[in-house]
Amino acid sequence: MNRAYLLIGGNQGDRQNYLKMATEKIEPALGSISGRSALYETAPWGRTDQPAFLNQAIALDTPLSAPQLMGALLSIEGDIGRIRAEKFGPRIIDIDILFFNDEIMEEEGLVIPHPQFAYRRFALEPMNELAPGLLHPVLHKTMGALLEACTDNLDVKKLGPRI
Ligand code: PH2
Ligand code: MG
Ligand code: MG
Repeated sequence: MNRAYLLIGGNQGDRQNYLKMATEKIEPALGSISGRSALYETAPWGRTDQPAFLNQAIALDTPLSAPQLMGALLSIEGDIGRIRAEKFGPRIIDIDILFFNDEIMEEEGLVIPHPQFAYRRFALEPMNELAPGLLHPVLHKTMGALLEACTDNLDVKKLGPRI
């Protein structure tokens, strides 16, 4: 069994419902969700002229390999109705693999750990809630240490309860 950490997010339409649809399509089809952070309302990173996102981190125990998981997540995004437009632009749902065991890989369309993770407070805060002691396999620092060192100051607000 593999342990993947995913970050789900979206900033269009009924954001909470799209996150819920995503988790319901992930479990049980792709494995079991063994942990989930609260929902976070987060200022848009990368392109600021768009609505705020809702983000949530989840831990997924899955028999799939990382490339298989990525393929399955892309088809879930498609089922939910995501249409890919511009980079960093508005979207109803985005499901990214942040970590996959302690594997390091760089393939066409799949880089693990997620290359911008440490620069994004919207990803660090929910991961620090879910797994504060988890070690980043490239940077060799815990989620807590990475969050402390993070210079991204965009707003990240914890909402409750979990979905
Ligand atoms: N995703 C992006 C670009 N910017 N900003 C926030 N707050 N949350 C996201 O999930 C996000 C983003 C590209 O995937
Ligand atoms: Mg993304
Ligand atoms: Mg993505």
